[in-house]
Amino acid sequence: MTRNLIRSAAAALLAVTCAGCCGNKGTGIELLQEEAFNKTADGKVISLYTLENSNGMTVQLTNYGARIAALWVPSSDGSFKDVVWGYDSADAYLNAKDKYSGPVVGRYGNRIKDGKFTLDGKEYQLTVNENGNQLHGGKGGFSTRIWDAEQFTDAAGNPAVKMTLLSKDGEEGYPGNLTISVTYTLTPENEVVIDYNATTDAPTILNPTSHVYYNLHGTSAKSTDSHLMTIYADGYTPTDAELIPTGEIAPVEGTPMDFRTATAIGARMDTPDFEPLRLGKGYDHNWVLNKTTDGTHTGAHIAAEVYEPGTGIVMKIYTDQPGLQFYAGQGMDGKETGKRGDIHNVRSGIALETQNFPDAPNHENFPSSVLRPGETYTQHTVYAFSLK
Ligand code: FUC
Repeated sequence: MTRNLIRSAAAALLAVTCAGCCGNKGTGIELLQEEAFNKTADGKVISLYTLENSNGMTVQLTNYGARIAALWVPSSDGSFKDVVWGYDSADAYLNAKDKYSGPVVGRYGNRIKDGKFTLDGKEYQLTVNENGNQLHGGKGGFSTRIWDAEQFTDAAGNPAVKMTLLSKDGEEGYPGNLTISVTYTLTPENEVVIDYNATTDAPTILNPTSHVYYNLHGTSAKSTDSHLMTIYADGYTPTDAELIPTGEIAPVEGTPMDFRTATAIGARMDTPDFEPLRLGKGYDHNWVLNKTTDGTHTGAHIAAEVYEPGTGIVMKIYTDQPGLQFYAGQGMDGKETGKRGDIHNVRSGIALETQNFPDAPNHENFPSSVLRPGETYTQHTVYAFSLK
């Protein structure tokens, strides 16, 4: 009797402990803990925001870099998998060498040659942070900033977080005071919807994108080379050795860049005699999207579909943007360790960034990235999850 009492008390204690600290909801989900994210830096408060839909799909975000920190989606074995790289505390994010796990990058996502561009006859010199070029908005770009954040329920009843940032005139060399907001919404259809909105008080350039490393195995212990990927693009933008576009739009036809039918990411990445892959040390290029729709998602075309046979997880990307940067994570060296001890190994996280083309301000044949006072920049991108 007494022994039974002790046993049930112990079981109850374990249940309470688990709900309180492991956050395991019986689905394999291990939530990041809010306390680990409460931190003040640069006079601003960093926090963690948790969105959950009726299917149990759960997204955790932090306003440090307006980033996705965890994304638990259903897998075919009935459990949930966290399909994004991240860290388990604000300190870990602040100290990480890699600033590009999950954030919004900008003002200009990807590279601008020599950090220079000319607008209305005036040349601007941006800060440079990679080979004398600017990458992802510079060292102090959007991904390193603490955004204002507001969690709310939208008109359709969906959980959402709106992050807002004022990027001041002259910041990282960009003209104009730019106000940008990024709203993340989780829908009952298991979609993460990302809506961008920005205005400026002086002409400027803008190309923000979401830079998340996805691994549909749910662990970086397994390579993303096995993911089967489709990119809905007939062309891509070849680059020089510093990954700056030459200005050409080349056909994918007959090359390892052709992902128009589902192909394993690793199948052709090491093709030795194909120069673009030699220069990128693998896939790190911008695809020129065909803008074809699959009959869903008004106002957005289908950019890509990724499927991992091992977990059954499918991720489809819809966007209104002209380009998609696909980076296969070949620059990772296993020296960084993220959530749950996940080691950030080579080719174990892929970035699929909806965007304008890299270095577009320096190529007249690329879409314009200019934003003027009185105009509003918008971007609508959807990451949709399902099972096969
Ligand atoms: C992608 C790539 C880059 C870089 C960065 C972190 O956008 O184009 O090469 O490594 O992410």
